[in-house]
Amino acid sequence: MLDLVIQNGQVVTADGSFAADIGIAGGRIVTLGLGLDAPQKIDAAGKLVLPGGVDSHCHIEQLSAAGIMNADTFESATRSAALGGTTTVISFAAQHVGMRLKTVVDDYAALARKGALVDYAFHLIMAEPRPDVLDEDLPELAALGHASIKMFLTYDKIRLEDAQALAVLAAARRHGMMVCIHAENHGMIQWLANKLVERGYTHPKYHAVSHPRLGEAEAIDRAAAMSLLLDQPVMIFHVSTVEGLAAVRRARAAGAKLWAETCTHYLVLTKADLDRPGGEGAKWICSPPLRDAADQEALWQALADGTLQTVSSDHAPYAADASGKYMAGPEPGFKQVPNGMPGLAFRLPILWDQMVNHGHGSPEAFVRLACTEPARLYGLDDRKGSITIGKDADLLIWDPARAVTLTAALAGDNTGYTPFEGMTVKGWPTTVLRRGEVIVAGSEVRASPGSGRFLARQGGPAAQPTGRLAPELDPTQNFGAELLESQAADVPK
Ligand code: DUC
Ligand code: ZN
Ligand code: ZN
Repeated sequence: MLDLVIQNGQVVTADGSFAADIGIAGGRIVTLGLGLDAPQKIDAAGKLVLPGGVDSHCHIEQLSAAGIMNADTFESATRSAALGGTTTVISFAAQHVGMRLKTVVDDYAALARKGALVDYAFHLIMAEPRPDVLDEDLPELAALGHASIKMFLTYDKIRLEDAQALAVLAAARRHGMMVCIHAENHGMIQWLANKLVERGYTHPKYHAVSHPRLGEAEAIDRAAAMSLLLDQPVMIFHVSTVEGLAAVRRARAAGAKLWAETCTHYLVLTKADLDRPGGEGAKWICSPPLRDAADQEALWQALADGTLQTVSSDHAPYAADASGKYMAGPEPGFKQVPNGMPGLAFRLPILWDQMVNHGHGSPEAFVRLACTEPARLYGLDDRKGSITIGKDADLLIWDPARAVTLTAALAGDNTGYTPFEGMTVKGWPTTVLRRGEVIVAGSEVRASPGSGRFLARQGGPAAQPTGRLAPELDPTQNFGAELLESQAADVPK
């Protein structure tokens, strides 16, 4: 017996599109066919039906390494996500030096339980991979359904030295977890930023100069070499440059099991936004920085040819006031501005508009990049990311003809601005369902805070080692197995 049927829509999946009704019971998709009936009906005639968006990289209610709190709570961020059609988020549980990771995760979980309107999981940020964290917290957290780690190769206070990064990769390998990497060369950024500030070049536009393109490529090369040494899959977050893409391709050619994403803002904005009068450009400061039109073209090409697997928002919300972007005053130096921009609400509409209306890809490719691949790579594809029988009924009634001009008010987050202000896109979710329940109808959000659920995961096939180890660690040749299993000695002093 069905609870609900979505009738007369054109269903879009990563593999193809077809006319079908969708039968839903117990919050799941239980049948696809024509002429289905149920007590509750939603008519999707003339519309598309897409899977709910999966945003696999967003910062929510997070304390930054510099001690600055995000403007959004789980409630405001996930309300914003839902309004734009995203029904699953993977945000962060961020360890800082001195903290136990288990406690950190408990704290973020309590916040999400209270506030989240959509379903969620966490990447575990490792700022200090101590023996207690790697050998006690991590196995416990893996058993509780946490399946991915994030580490930073730059940013004071949370960046890891290479030996620490290797310790994290080896620990992730033991637990079948994915390791996501912020890959930029710290020394290059530090040297350039210091030189710029010393000479008075502090306007927001110099932020882009301080994060050199070569620094992204170098760090991806290094991450790939570490991944190859230990045969541990990695995901390179927010690739932004032609040079970074070349490094991703080099890594794969060398045999690395390496995945890569880019973010909405790198596809549609450029560093020209940093060069606005006075302090306005501070609103567009994020890391890696916005780049050039040629990078945008290269990123689109990389999404089309499979170099990049997913598009996330990297939603990192700091308010456009004295509590956030302007905490150092109305014309802050680029080093005084918290890094990051809001983007949860508009990821799907912008990506759709660019792909389907501006020639960058098909509706099916859109679903792959925004829903299906992020679910698969992070071990959520048993429930999320596609319209198939057995999956959660996370569904969007999508009006491909609806044109919308993007505004901060429409985004509904707590930052008070959107970097995409004034952009008009065509294609919008008019109804959003989460596990068979209408959570957004038009502009009305119906889900209650705390109704989102934690998604326990296991590292899926994308996070499993290939079995091809570096010769020094090959257990068939020498004592490699022993080195990989050794836990205490993994942790650099
Ligand atoms: N860069 C990050 O690495 N994280 C949050 C936002 C940003 O700009
Ligand atoms: Zn990052
Ligand atoms: Zn991020």
